[in-house]
Amino acid sequence: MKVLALACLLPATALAAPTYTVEGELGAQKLVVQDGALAQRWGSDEGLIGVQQQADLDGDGTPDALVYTSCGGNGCATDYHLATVRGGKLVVTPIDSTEGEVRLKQVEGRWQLEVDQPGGQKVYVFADGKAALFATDTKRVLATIAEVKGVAPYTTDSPPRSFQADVDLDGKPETITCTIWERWGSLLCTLPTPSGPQTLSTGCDRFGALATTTNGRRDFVCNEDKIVRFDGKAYNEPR
Ligand SMILES: [Ca+2]
Ligand SMILES: [Ca+2]
Repeated sequence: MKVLALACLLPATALAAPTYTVEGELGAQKLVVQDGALAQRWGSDEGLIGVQQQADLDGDGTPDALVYTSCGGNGCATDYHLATVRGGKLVVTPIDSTEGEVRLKQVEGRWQLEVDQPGGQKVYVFADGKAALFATDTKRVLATIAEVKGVAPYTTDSPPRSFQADVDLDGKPETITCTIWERWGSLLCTLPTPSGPQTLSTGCDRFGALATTTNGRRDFVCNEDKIVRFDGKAYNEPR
């Protein structure tokens, strides 16, 4: 029992507890890590440096810090780094860069970092003084074989946009033409059907041909993942 009690006490007494602070003026700031009597500094060329959070992120018993650097102005991304002390030496490694939000949170006792990006969210976990990408949660975007995109600048003067795909699967491509419907800011696309051209008000700003087919005709996609299928007579609304 005595040995066990001693073993439990050891980490607290044997391991130093580095603290992470920032010193200096904007443009010349340094991260300062005070580890016992030893102070180590790390600086970037960027204008701003800060400690977002100090915690034992990798669970090895000593405090680490999530550090950010930024040019300090509007529209510049913030770079995130993991600062840790390994073998008495300060080690700072880059994690990710984003203009979006970044959150540290604990899940089942382990720290993870959520990074919001324009295309979705990334999740990092920490181990051995490093951050590792754990998951990406990006929006589902169906891949097309050909597509048209974009309704800006929302004018009827914009020329029609067209692309080619073999709609009836006879081995020869047909041309699908989309015009911009100014009132709704969406694409108005004309698809060939057995009974003649069908004009579909798509409500989309991306329209393209998929590799898949339904009832003997090509499938199409609207925006990221809404599918337009042929029901045997006509194409349905995007859904
Ligand atoms: Ca740690
Ligand atoms: Ca064809």
